[in-house]
Formats: sequence, structure tokens, C-alpha cells
Amino acid sequence: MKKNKIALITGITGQDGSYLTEILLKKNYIVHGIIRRSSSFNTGRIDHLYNDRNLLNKKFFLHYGDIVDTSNLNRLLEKIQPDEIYNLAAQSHVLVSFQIPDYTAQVDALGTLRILDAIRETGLHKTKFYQASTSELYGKVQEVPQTEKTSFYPRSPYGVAKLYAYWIIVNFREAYNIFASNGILFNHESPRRGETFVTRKITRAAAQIVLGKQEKIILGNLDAKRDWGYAPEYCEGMWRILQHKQGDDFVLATGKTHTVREFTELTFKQLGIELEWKGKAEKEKGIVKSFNPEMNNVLISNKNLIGKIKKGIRVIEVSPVYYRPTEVDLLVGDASKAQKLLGWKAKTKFKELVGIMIDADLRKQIKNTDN
Ligand code: NAP
Ligand code: G4F
Repeated sequence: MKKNKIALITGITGQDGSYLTEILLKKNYIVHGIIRRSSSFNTGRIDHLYNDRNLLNKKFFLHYGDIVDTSNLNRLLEKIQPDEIYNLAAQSHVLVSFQIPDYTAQVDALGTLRILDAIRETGLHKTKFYQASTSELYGKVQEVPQTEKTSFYPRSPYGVAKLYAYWIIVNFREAYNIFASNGILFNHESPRRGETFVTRKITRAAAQIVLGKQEKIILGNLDAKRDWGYAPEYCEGMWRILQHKQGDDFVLATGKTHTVREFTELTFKQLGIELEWKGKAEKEKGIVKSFNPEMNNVLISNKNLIGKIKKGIRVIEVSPVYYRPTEVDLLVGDASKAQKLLGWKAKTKFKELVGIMIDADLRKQIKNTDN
């Protein structure tokens, strides 16, 4: 009988970790995940798997650990002997990385080295390693669109830490013949996205606003452009990267770019709210121009819950608190290599993605849950 493959996921409690776990379990993997000890629950995104008695401690195992703890990583690798490791753990917030640059480097840069070293220490020569690299590496972009060959110019302590991780992967691949790959993933979002990233911040707040639970959203740079895709598709791409015949580096992206302003307008539009913008820079405001709740199916069936949305009310403000000392103005990726070699292509379009997120947030707010 064919043995089930064993995967180890760091960052299993995050957006991507949770989708990747579901994907690998469906492919009959045994999945092990590293979780951090936390003073409050941090397993919300994987509770549905944790609470499944057919999975827990049979096909799905959780271990306490941290990628800043070398001996813990060595012990776990020795015990689990994974066929594939997906290193998704990171201090993943770009603005926060300016406030905790040392910690960000410990986790995002040296964390990757620690796992690679643990692979060598434990003699797991056949283990394949996926590194969660990022379009933040391109930063002040040197070329449009960005490909695997575009030069890097990171613009944050996060980007710089991930640059180290990118190169240590390449180095261990070349020096020790380890199957190690970088997935250079452009922004990917979902209803499980952390609430402080801009897309989820907008969809969650817009849902609260239309239900009369919140007055406005305060945002930073509305003109930054991102290439936003749908997270589950990108997690399938991670798996495909490790099924390639050799370790390599791949861009995963949609090839389309949109501003934060467009994301905001479309979110409100899907709730039946047309916005107009007044003022400039920090004085800019997003104001309700018209409201027609009949535009949204969830609202149609929950009319009694709609708040007082009137023409002229201010729902968006801008604050420099959310500006970054150095910004990444434009990201747009070219995923032709992944399409050609892995058969991977982003499917969900921008409008559909916004629709998925706003619907999920509306339903959560109506049910009065927030996870
Ligand atoms: P996320 O939701 O922020 O999840 C990060 C995960 O890392 C969480 O499980 C977190 O645990 C864990 N973690 C943080 N510090 C750790 C440490 N010291 N030791 C062990 N675990 C730690 O991020 P994501 O959006 O799923 O992204 C996954 C990875 O892809 C990250 O490396 C990110 O930098 C990278 N990436 C993301 C995108 C994107 O658009 N989402 C694009 C490119 C690259 P807690 O739950 O305990 O906090
Ligand atoms: O949603 P964001 O915080 O994502 P960012 O900085 O692009 O980083 C995400 O994607 C990277 C891939 O390129 C990952 F590597 C990284 O881990 C993370 O998942 O911000 C997107 C844009 C930025 O330009 C930011 O300045 O939105 C702008 N923005 C405007 N107002 C805001 C806000 N960002 C946040 N977080 N909050 C705001 O209020």
C-alpha cells in the first residue's frame, strides 16, 4: 500500500496555513502543524479541523513550537520526518515590521535558515522545502510586470528579511542540493485574511457600516496598487511548486493591478453604496453619493438590520498613521512560468474576490461572529 505523504506546516494558524492544510488533507497527506503558545485562542481558522475527531491525532497533528527556537525545530523534524515542509510562519505585516524590525528579521529571515539547517542536521536529504517568498521583494519596482528575473528592491524591514530568506533558499539549493523552492506570491486575500490587512479591514468595516455598527473606516494610502488574488488558489500553487521535478522559484499572481481606492469603491458598490471622493491627501473623504440595498442579496433578506445610510454621510477618512515610511507603490506579477511549468493560473477575478469577501463579512456580522 502507498504510504501517505507527511507535510509539516509552519504558520498553520494563518490565512494560508489553514487553506493549505485543507488542500493537503484532501490529497491524503498526514499534516503536522506548528502552533505558538498564546494567551488567547489563535486556532480560529483551523478549529473546524481540530474539532474533527476523524482527523485530530490521526491525520492532523499540532505541535507547540516557534521558528525562533532551534532545538524545538530540530526535535520536531527528527520526530515528524516530513516529506514536505511549507514555511509559512512570519511576522507578515509590512507596517508593523518598521516597529519591530529585529523581531521581524529573527522570524522571517533567520527562521527560514533555522529550518533549512534543521533539515541538514537531521539528515532529511529527501525533504522538500517551500518558502513563502513575497512580491514585497520587488518593492520599488525595477520592471513592470514583475517576473522571476526582475531585480529586487525591498522597501521595508519585512521585505529585507524576506530577501534574506529568498537567497538562503537559493544558496542551500545550490550548496547542499536540497529541494528548496521560493513561491514569490503576490497579495492573496480571502474571508480568512487577517483583519489589519487593507482588503479585510475594508470589507469587515464596510459590513459593519451598512449594518449601523460602525461609522467610518480610517485608511492610509489609497493610491497604492496591488495584484490581488484569491488565497485558496495560491495555496494549491504552493503544493504544485513542491511537485515540480526540481527546486525552483515561481511567481504566483493574477497579472492585474488595482488601487486601494478601487478596492474600497467596489466593496461599497457591492453593498449598493456609490461613493464620491472629496478633498486631497490626508483631507480626503469618502462620502455616500447614493444607497440602494436592493443591490445586495444578503441585505435584501436582512432589511431590518440595515443601518441609517444616507446621502452625504462620511464613511472613509485618511490618516497618516497608516502611511509607511517607504511605500511599495505598484505591484503586478507575471505568472507565465508557473502556468507553463506547473499548469497554475489564478482564476478568481478582482470583482469576484471583493464579492466573496464582502458577502462573508456581511454574514459574519449578521450572525454576530467575527472569525
Ligand atoms: P498570516 O495570516 O499573518 O499568518 C502568519 C502565520 O505565522 C500565523 O500562523 C502565525 O501564528 C505564524 N507565526 C508568526 N510568527 C511565528 C513564529 N515566530 N513562529 C511560528 N509561527 C509564527 O500570514 P498569511 O497571509 O497566511 O501568509 C503566509 C506566509 O506567506 C507568510 O510568511 C507571509 O509573509 C507570506 N506571504 C503572504 C502573502 C499574502 O498576500 N497573504 C503574500 C506573499 C507572501 P499566530 O497565528 O500564532 O500569529
Ligand atoms: O494589505 P496590506 O497591509 O498588504 P501589503 O503591505 O501589500 O503586504 C501583504 O502582501 C505582501 C505581498 O506583496 C505580503 F508579503 C505581506 O505579508 C502582506 O500579506 O497593504 C496593502 C496596501 C499598502 O500599500 C498600504 O500602504 O494598502 C495600503 N493601505 C492603505 N490603507 C493600507 C491601509 N494597508 C493597511 N494594512 N491598512 C490600511 O489602513
